[in-house]
Amino acid sequence: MNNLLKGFLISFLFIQQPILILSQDCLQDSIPPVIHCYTSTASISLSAKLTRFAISPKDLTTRVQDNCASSQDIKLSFSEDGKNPTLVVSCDNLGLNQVMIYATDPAGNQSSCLVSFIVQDGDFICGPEANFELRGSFNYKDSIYSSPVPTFKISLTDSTGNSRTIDPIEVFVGGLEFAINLFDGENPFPENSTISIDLVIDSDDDYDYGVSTLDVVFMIKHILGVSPFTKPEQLVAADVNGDGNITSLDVIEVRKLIIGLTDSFSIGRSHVILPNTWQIPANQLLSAEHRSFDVIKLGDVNRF
Ligand SMILES: [Ca+2]
Ligand SMILES: [Ca+2]
Ligand SMILES: [Ca+2]
Repeated sequence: MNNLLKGFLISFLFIQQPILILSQDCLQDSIPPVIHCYTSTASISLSAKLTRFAISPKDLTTRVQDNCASSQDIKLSFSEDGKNPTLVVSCDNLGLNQVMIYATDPAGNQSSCLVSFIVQDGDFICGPEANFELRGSFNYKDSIYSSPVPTFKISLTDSTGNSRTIDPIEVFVGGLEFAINLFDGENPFPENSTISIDLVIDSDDDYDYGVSTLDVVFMIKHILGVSPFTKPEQLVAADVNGDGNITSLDVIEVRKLIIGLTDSFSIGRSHVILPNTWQIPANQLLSAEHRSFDVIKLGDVNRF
């Protein structure tokens, strides 16, 4: 055998050997495919032009591979039996969806992954029954109230001027839960507008709740720099006229309230809600969206 032929045979064996081993494994393949679903939550927006459409598992997976089969030969399905290669998305699927995606190789080995996606009603095509509801909760900072909690109304105004007042759905000592159906049977908001909602607790009766001479002392010490406030809640609670600063004007208002010369603060509310706006692009409204807000009682600075 000449050297050229030897070299050819050696390189032939080197190249062929791994393939031979691989194909022997694949005669009795027992290893399932590897499937990776998207880990982030994808958004799918329905529109007037696309009221329903089919998504495939490929739309929701990043990678599928197998030890033997090429990716085209791996069967992807939304069901274990492989019979649902597509999923039709429509108004019935609004909100958060979670589905399993199954990958099956030609030998029948199977693996799966769970994927989440959100279906949105981009053009408000789903009608009144879409029932877009905002849910939120107010948490009283540092338990302002002991039971029973005063009655609150919550007023929400959007940027188009629509305003409504709602009752909380559940009141508890630490806060209250509320829910509002924004659409109320018909979508009042212009397409793709940004809705800005102000939340105001309307409770006239309890301006003086938790307010005493001790709070005045705390405020004066802060203003003089003797003992400045250390907590952001104190800075909010002390600004009873709502001008963004804590000055002698705030002290005067609290004093007047304590001795009964006035029964309210000039800011016009007894509480501050943080954050006090809720920016919601109309095309991203989700059913049962939940936000949490902090309620700070004005004038009660020594609580914190
Ligand atoms: Ca396999
Ligand atoms: Ca002020
Ligand atoms: Ca107090």
